[in-house]
Amino acid sequence: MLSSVRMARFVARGSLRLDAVVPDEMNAEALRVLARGMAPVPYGTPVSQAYAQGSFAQRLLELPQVAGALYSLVGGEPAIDHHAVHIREPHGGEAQPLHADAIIDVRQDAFDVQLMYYPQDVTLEMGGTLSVPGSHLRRTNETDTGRYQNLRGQDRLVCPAGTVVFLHHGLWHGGRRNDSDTVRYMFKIRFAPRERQRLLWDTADLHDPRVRTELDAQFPWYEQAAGRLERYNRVLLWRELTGDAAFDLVDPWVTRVTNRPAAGRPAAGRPAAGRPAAGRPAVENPAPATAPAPARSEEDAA
Ligand SMILES: O=C(O)CCC(=O)C(=O)O
Ligand SMILES: [Fe+2]
Repeated sequence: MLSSVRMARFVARGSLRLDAVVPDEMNAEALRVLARGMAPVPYGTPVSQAYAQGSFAQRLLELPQVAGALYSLVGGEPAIDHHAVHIREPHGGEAQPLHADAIIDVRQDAFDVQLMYYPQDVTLEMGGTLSVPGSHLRRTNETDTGRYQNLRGQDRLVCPAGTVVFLHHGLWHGGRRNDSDTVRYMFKIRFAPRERQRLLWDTADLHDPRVRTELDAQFPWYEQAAGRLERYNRVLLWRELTGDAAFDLVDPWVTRVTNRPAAGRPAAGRPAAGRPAAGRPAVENPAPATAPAPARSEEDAA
C-alpha cells in the first residue's frame, strides 16, 4: 500500500514509479510473452476476470508492490479499459507527439491509471516514455499538446528492468524514438476504478506535514499564474480522495471559490429598502454568517 506522502506525490506529479519491482525471471519471460502479443480484453472486464490464473499478466498484477500501489490508486477489482503491447523497433519509427490518453476528461472526483511495465533496462537511446510531471490536471484534448517538443522539467524515462510506472490518465506523455540497436518493449494496462477512490491507501501518515509539501510542489514548466491553478486543482483532488472538504493549501484559497450562498440573504446587514414588506414571509433559508475576512491569501500576496 502507498503511504499518504506517496499518494500526495502522485496527486502532485501524476505518476508513481516503482523501480525494478518485477524479478529477473519474469522479465525474461515477458520478452517472449510480449513478442507473441496479448489477446485483447473487452472494455470494462473486472481485473480478476481479465487474465487467466497463472498467466504472465495475472502474476505481474499480484506482485505485492504492484498490487499495493494499484489498490491504493483505484481500489479493489478495477475494470480493464484496454491493454496494449508497445514495441519500438531499433532505429525505427518516430517520437510520438506529446498526448494524454484521453479526450477531454474533466472528472474531478475519479481518475483512471495506466500501468506501464518495462521488462528491460531502458536507456536514453531506447526512447523510454517521456512524461511531463504535474501536467495531468491541465485538461487537454488528447494530442493538443503535440505541438510542444520539449518542456522544462520533462522526464525521459531511463529505468532498470522490471520497472512499473503508474500514470494518471491525464498525464502528458509520449513514446520516444528508439535510436538504439535493441527492440524496446512496454506493456500498458489502463484501469478504471469501480469503487470510490477515497482513503484506499495506508493513511497512518495522513497528517504528516510532508503531505502538504508534496501537494504544493512546483514544476519548472509552470507559468506563474497557471501553475497556481495546478496546485489549486490538486487541492480539489485531495479533498475528493480524503473526504476532507475543508482541506486547503493556502487558506482561504479553494475555500473561497467553493462559496455558494444558499437561496435568501443573511437577515443582518440587509439594507432597509430591500426588506420584504410586512406580511411577506421572511427569508426562507438564512445563510450562515460568513467567515471573517482573511488576513492574507496567496493571490493577495502575489
Ligand atoms: O511507447 C511508449 O512509451 C508510450 C506509448 C503510449 O503513449 C501509451 O501506451 O499510451
Ligand atoms: Fe499514450
